[in-house]
Amino acid sequence: SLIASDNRRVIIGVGKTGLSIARYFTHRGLSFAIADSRDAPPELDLFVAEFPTVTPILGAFTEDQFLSATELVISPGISLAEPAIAAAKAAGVAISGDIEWFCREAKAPIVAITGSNGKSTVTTLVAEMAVNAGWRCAVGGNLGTPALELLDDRAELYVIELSSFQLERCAFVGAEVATVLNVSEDHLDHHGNMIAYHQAKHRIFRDCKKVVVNRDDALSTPLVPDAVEKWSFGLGRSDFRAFGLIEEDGEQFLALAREALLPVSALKIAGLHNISNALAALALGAAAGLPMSAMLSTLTEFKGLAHRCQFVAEWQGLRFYNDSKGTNVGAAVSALRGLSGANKVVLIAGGIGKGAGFKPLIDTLIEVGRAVVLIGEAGAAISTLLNERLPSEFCTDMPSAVRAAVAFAQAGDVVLLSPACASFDMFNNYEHRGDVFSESVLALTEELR
Ligand code: UMA
Ligand code: ADP
Repeated sequence: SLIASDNRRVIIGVGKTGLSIARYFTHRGLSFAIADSRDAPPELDLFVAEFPTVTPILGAFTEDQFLSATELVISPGISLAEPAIAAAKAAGVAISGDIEWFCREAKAPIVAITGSNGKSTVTTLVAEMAVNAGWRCAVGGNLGTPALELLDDRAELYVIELSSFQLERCAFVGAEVATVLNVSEDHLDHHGNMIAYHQAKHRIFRDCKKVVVNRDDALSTPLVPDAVEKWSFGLGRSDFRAFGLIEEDGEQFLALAREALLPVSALKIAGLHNISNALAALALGAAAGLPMSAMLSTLTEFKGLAHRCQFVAEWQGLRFYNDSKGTNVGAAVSALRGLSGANKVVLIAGGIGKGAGFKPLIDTLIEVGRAVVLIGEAGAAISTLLNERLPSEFCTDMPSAVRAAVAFAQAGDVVLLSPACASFDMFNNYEHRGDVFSESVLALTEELR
């Protein structure tokens, strides 16, 4: 075995997360070994510079490699089904991840947020609400800064976005408020089936004090004792501890119980899914004890995050939107519905399908789509399922996809990149894909001017 006797706690992964765990263990005076299945993991240089006495174990894992370890602290990008890890687990080696260590260490209350879609938007909203209320708030997790790097004795609130990968290897959370915003198909290539994915997400409720439930999605409802305080959100009527919508004088309002709080028209983020996100943020903030005035003013200021239904340009009656973060079918469907309104949409979609079923996307496209331009690995599968019920074209790069989309579009249409897929077959990440889309739009409209 490669594990020395005094180094039986092994960090797996030399990425952002692995580095944050190594720093935390060092700070706590805990020894560790570190391994990565790649020969040249992304943070290797940084790691070697910071930890010159620890030699990372690099290259493909072997089946018996971790059997003599006492604990594996595993980065989210590594599957627990990896044979070397499954073998260690079966032999009784403890499994954890950065989130469990973070949750055990954090002194301030944690707002923990997961779900298939809307996580980053809601996480950012709750954190901005806290900041506007004057709280010292740390925000991160799957969104940006690894959780362990947020630890700060002066923090008054942690707002943490969690992925199903992070939760799957986390036995304790202990959040002040926890939510599963919604559950639709994603990451099935990793989790194998919807039940495993759902179970991973619902680990977020372990040992929590309060929960926030989405009344419009039964899969968000946790199995927790009656004593756990329950708040909710949904697009129906509001009630006690239940944020919703009410109509007054012909205008729709975000509401709590019988009180109209804010007209929907005051939100700067568009689409029904974003009304739902705003209500979710209110429910999480209220459960955490944030003052209503700060929460409402945040909602009137928030312009949305880049790559999420982001407006790019208007040209000859066409409006272009970058929704590159629409990386699963549920996200692309809500973007299509949210942006179509009275208009038709030319959609650019495709990439790595992650084992998803594309039928809901096709059904929505047939309702609101003008045409679809397909890219990447999943392009052919989507095209087969579409079966010529809508005009479509396959393109091998983004500039030609944008060109094809413009050729399909008619005045008043929306041209939308919401790929319903991961980006790694053609791009470095979703940000890169979104940037190339926006650049292609601006270049083409410039050229045709
Ligand atoms: N990898 C190996 N061998 C190893 C370790 C990793 O091949 O031994 C590969 C994995 O296949 C993976 C990549 O390296 O594709 C990155 O894995 P990692 O666990 O080292 O990733 P980090 O750099 O630590 O980033 C992770 C999250 N990444 C993943 O879950 C894949 C980041 O979420 C997160 O921001 C970061 O921790 C800080 O918490 C990114 C993400 O795409 C944004 N998340 C998915 C999503 O949002 O859909 C879940
Ligand atoms: P996540 O962090 O879960 O990926 P984001 O807030 O980054 O979520 O949004 C990603 C995409 O998911 C958006 O661009 C939009 O297409 C879609 N989306 C956002 N909120 C919702 C929601 N509440 N329900 C369904 N889809 C959503």
